[in-house]
Amino acid sequence: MRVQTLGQFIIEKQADFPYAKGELSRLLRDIGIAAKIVNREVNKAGLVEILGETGETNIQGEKVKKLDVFANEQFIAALKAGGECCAIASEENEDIIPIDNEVSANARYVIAIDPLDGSSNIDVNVSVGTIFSIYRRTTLNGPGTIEDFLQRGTEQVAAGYVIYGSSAMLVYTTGKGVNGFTLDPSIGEFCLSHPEMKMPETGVIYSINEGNYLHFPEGVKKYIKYCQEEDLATNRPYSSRYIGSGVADIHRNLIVGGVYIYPTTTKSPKGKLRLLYECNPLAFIVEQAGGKATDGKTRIMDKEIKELHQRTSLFIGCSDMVEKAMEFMHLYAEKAV
Ligand code: AHM
Ligand code: MG
Repeated sequence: MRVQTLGQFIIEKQADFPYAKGELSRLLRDIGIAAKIVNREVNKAGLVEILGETGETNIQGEKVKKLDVFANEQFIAALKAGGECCAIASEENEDIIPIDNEVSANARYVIAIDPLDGSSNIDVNVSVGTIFSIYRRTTLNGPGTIEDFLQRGTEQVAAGYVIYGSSAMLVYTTGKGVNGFTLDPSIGEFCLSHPEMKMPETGVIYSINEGNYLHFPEGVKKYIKYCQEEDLATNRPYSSRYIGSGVADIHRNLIVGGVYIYPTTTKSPKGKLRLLYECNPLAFIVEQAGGKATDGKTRIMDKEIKELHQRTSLFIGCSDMVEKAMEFMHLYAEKAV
């Protein structure tokens, strides 16, 4: 079989967009380059003084790990140098980073990134990831503004993630299906390994931080009990698998089938995950693979976004499983009234 690199694949797919001038392709290429650099550092993280916390907290009030900072810097540097986006929004930065240089100021795209998702797993050799989401700017020219980012998830032009796991993989969509590329370290290239990824309609895995059980909405508690019940016809009880790196949990569920839930809790009444950096891009990929993503009521990609770091609850995975969880949410919301 012919090996197809990410670069070759992107160029071939450009033909699907008749008015494309290659900017989106170059943007994806820049992401691939930064991902390889971050992967290199993640791989040698145990060997150098890069593990551990910087001592600072990010704007979410969480401790910043050194690799988070490194990944953030790498992606920002690669995207700035590439010249194909006019602003970057990063989960690690409070405000957007407008790009004000001659090459980029009139670029047509903006990009939102979570440079290192699952940061609590960095020090313990467990998979982490990068999530990205690309929008066409809504402002006309000059450096991008916050307005360019406040678009619904349905407006995404492309989205993807990189998983730094037992191998590194880049998975992305431009709205025409999902394709996955595995990094071949011997040639330093992402190679097409998972063409046209499709999620099973249903699965037997549920992923949720059950430590927060007491604080979950009633519908989620009842759905968890449903997952644990014995029923031959639906292969229950399901298996519980929770890595704590959203990218890794959702990647596994995408391949073998499952549902990932991060609901609202009494501690985080709006949910924990961010709509712009995490939920919209993951929703775009999962929907393109045949799955579903909602906040328990509304489709994630239809949600209005009012601020960069907006949080939401997330139910994402196989369509049958997400629908079942929503049935419980609906039923117990009604009962509560
Ligand atoms: P992060 O981007 O700060 O690493 O947080 C996002 C992560 C998800 O990837 C993961 O599924 C979840 O938060 C884990 O949260 P918790 O430790 O509350 O279960
Ligand atoms: Mg994250």
